[in-house]
Amino acid sequence: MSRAVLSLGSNVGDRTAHLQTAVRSLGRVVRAVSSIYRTPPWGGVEQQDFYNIVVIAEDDGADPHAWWRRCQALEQEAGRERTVRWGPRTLDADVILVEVHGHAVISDEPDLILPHPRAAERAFVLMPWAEVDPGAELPGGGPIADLLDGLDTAGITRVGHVH
Ligand code: PH2
Ligand code: MG
Ligand code: MG
Repeated sequence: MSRAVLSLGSNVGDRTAHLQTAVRSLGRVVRAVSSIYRTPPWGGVEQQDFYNIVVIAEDDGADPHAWWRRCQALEQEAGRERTVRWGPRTLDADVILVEVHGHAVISDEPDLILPHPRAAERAFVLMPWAEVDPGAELPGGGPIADLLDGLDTAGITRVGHVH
């Protein structure tokens, strides 16, 4: 049994539709979906604001890579092209945290570093995550509510929901 925290973002085309399609594709593993947040681009590339959500999902497996493969499939479905690092994209689906049988997976494999190494610096991840799991902790980083207190969230607004 494993539980994953996934961060989804889009800033090209119909951002809401891309998030919507991804959540539908995830299907029955979905346990919670945050509101959609409009977030200023993080990472120094000038580009359109992102729409971001966090999804909590569960399955019966115990392989963290299964979550990575699901995320890759979602990006492919959205016609994702890999060009600029931290640049514009129809869909980015990142695995933030995986718990197997209640224990956080710590991994430094290049394809799947867990927990996500930059989650603690990203209000666009922590804010939607805190909405669906306010008591969550980032292993090595502490309570996400405390991490969020140290970040600039002024430019972030809730714009709607995935239906
Ligand atoms: N994703 C990035 C780079 N920058 N900024 C925001 N606000 N939201 C994102 O999802 C995002 C980003 C690359 O994955
Ligand atoms: Mg990303
Ligand atoms: Mg990514």
